[in-house]
Amino acid sequence: MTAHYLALSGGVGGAKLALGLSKICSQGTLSIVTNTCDDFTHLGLYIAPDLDTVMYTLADVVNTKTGWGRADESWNLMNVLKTIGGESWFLLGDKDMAVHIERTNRLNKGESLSAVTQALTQALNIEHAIVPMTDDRVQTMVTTELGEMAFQHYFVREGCQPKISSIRFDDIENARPSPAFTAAIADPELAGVILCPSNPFVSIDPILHIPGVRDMLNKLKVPIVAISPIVKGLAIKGPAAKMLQELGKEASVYSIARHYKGLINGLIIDTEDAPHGPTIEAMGIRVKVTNTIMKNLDDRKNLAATTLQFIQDIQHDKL
Ligand code: FO1
Repeated sequence: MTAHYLALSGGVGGAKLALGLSKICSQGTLSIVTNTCDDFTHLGLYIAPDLDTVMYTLADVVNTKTGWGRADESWNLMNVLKTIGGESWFLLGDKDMAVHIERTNRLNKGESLSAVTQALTQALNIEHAIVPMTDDRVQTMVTTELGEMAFQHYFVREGCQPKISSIRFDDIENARPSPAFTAAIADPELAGVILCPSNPFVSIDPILHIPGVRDMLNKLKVPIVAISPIVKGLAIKGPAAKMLQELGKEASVYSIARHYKGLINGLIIDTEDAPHGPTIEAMGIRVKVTNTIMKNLDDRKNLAATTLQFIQDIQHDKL
């Protein structure tokens, strides 16, 4: 039996670990299920930022400065759109636009998001399965001091500035996990589940909130491990720390452990947070301390290897 792994990911932070995993897992042994609650319709097009970030990262065409969008991008469309008074707060490069147009066109013809994603990843020669969490339309809505708004409006248009008081996932109660997601959980060769170092509230929670997903994960006999996206009270990327504070929680690895308690068997924390280890272990969660800041490909591969070893260690101790 070959060990298969299932990774749950959001955008930029998760994609870095997903890349590391993709480099050390052989073809066909890794499924990366990606959040689609950040998706939105913009300029009449269906935009799926987290799927595209993971896809571009694994295809090695991502803009490494931003972590999203494509490398060697041109901005002709955006520039012209601005001059004719179009909405230009969400930056869509010319190459990136081709993907949004093709995806929207296929969706409008009745293809599922799973089928479109499979076609796009195949065209980009990606060896591993990148899978949308659901084929149903769902959307993260953020309640802020300026009112409720869709995630990308909060994140990009408002630059995460307005104070938030709550988050909800619109229509999640009617969503079903995508067929490949269900199959990955039911895979008899599944050896472990990895919650990538993505924002727990807006990237991983939507995946866990799809009806039935948490129950299916809880029934698994294989380890579920998370990698903390918070190091020394700060988010490695994005607004996770600010969100934690505004939602009345402490920005620390301890909050991440509490958030995932009851689901995960292990939590990987950064060396800087080693002193929190015993408190987290006292909660019944195994802790692995290592470097979690992924600056280059070696860091990504090392963290991926440590994660898979941690899964094996937990499984071994369970037997
Ligand atoms: N993030 C920004 O901060 N500004 C942008 O203009 C922007 C455009 C964009 C276009 C396509 C895409 O796939 C991602 C894009 N992102 C942008 C990133 C995106 O908002 C975030 O990565 C995620 O939604 C958060 O996980």
